Amino acid sequence: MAGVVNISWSQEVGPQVAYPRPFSRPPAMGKDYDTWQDAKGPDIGEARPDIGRLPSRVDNSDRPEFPPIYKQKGGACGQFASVASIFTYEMNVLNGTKADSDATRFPADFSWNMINESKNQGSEAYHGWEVAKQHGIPTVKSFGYVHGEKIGKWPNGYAIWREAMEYRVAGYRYTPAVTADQVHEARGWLFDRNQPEPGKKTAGGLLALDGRMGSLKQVTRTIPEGQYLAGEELWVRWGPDGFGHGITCVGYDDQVGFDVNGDGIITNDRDANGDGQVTLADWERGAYIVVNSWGEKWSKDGKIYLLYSAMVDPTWERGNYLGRAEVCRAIPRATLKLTLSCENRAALRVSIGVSTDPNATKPQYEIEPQVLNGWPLFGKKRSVGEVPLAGPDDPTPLEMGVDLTPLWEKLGADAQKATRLMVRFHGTDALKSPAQLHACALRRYDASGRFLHETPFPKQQGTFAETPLLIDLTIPEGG
Ligand SMILES: [Ca+2]
Ligand SMILES: [Ca+2]
Repeated sequence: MAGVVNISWSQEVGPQVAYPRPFSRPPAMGKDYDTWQDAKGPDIGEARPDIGRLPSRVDNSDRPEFPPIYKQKGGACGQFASVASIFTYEMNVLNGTKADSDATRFPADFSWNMINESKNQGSEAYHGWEVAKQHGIPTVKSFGYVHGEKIGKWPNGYAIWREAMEYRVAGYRYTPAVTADQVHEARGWLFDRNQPEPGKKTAGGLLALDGRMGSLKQVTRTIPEGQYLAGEELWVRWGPDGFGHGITCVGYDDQVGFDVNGDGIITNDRDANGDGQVTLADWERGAYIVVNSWGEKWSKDGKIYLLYSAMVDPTWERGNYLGRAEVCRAIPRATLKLTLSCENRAALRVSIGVSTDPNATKPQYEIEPQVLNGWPLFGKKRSVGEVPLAGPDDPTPLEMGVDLTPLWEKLGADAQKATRLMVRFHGTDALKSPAQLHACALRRYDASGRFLHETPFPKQQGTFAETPLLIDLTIPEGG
């Protein structure tokens, strides 16, 4: 089995970042948006550690940080891969915990219901990672479930929204995996994140895949008797047709293979596809290990092998790329706790500002939280849905929270001065009946996240539509 994969970096196109449209980052952020800018880990291609260190097999789904293999309904696959699986795993690795209870697992539906227009439709991995960057993700314990309640439902209760703010994504990356060097980089990420430390065992990372699932029978093979991993199933390429599907790459196996071209031997050094050159596309040995959110009984154990070469598919561009995320913890220092009812949450517009001038009519600094502005980040097609704030057919006032820490960071040293906090609520012309603010308060936390105090706004009730509702709160010096 020696020489199964090349064991040195070659001169071909190596590890690189890529932003193929439209599935790898929000267009609203512009072409200069670096999705990794707030991450701490080395960027793709910065390090090229010795490939010889890589074992022939890694399966991170065996690790205690990996959650159960889920069974999705409907179009939530993108969030099962990016949040319920990858975010959960990464957060447990970061925290040194196990994904063995609802307190250490994260749901598919919190992020899904931020961006699915309250419809049963698919989503991208980056949607979930951006929700985690912008707001955060609550645990299953506080959210209440992984998946499956009413589509478009938002959680009611400040504590859920507040908890979410602690669990964030720092950055995410998409990379192609269509050359041997790119496969090596991906293997390194799966093994030790390409950050080997002498004498230390670093947990590997996971990768998001976007497969095509039509006519799967045509591309699924069972490894014959007498061969390595006989009886296991393997995809030799993406489905020739059909829809995209978010799945999770949990590891790799360099030994597993299949005689794709039927010449009687399994090779990586012959022109197996007959295009006149030997490239990654010809490899018949070496595969990713993929977890599919179609239940733990699908393909025997919920997992399948995917040949490295399967991802070199000019007919399915999405299938050429791998996504990864770096997670982080955050301690909110200031939040807005509010209870609102609104018949069309897509029409809601809320801006929150601060000024150290007690007589100011305009804020010095202002934020417009995505969640209270219809998630403009994702554009019109990826909205929160033209439904009541709490969810479809649910006019109940929703108690929620938004993180004001970015505002306090903008104030910097001025945060110790007396400050006016100004909130402006209004609706676009799509709001057909006035929305109502029922309660609004500022909550403060110390640097360790301990709750300090809650200060209600003097005026915390009112209605608004196209005519805005303005409320403000004076925070005394040192407050
Ligand atoms: Ca062959
Ligand atoms: Ca070839």
